[in-house]
Amino acid sequence: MAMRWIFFLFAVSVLFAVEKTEIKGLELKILNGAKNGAGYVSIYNGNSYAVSLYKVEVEPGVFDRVELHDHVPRKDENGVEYMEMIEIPEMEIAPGSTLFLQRGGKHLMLMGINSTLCSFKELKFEFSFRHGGDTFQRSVEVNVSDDKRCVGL
Ligand SMILES: [Cu+2]
Repeated sequence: MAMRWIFFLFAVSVLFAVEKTEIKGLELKILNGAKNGAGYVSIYNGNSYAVSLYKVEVEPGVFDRVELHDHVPRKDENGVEYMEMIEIPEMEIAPGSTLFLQRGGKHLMLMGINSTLCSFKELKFEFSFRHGGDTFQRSVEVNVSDDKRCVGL
């Protein structure tokens, strides 16, 4: 009986976090002939605690995997500054703030674009977040049939 009660509390807290985490304006940048693409989106954390995005999965599996990327400033041997793209394990979103994944900053990297991409009308992106020991998911759908790469196929 005690176990059941604990599970119930946990489930409520997870639902709460899902409702207060909003994913808006997911946009895919998939260039014709390119091996990898990028995903841009904004994620609002309306909770009173920080949450971290740690995984993104796509159904159907038209990408080998989705990585979380950031750009960091570097200097070459001549002292010239440039930006390097690196994979990061997670992206933290402070309470009440919005994380913007955008060109030149943090972004989703769509690794290994499969040629079956254009045979699907919609892709479902599932975002996995954690806060403390809890995890929760939030899904959004994106239409690919009118993507530039797919038009005319
Ligand atoms: Cu990247």
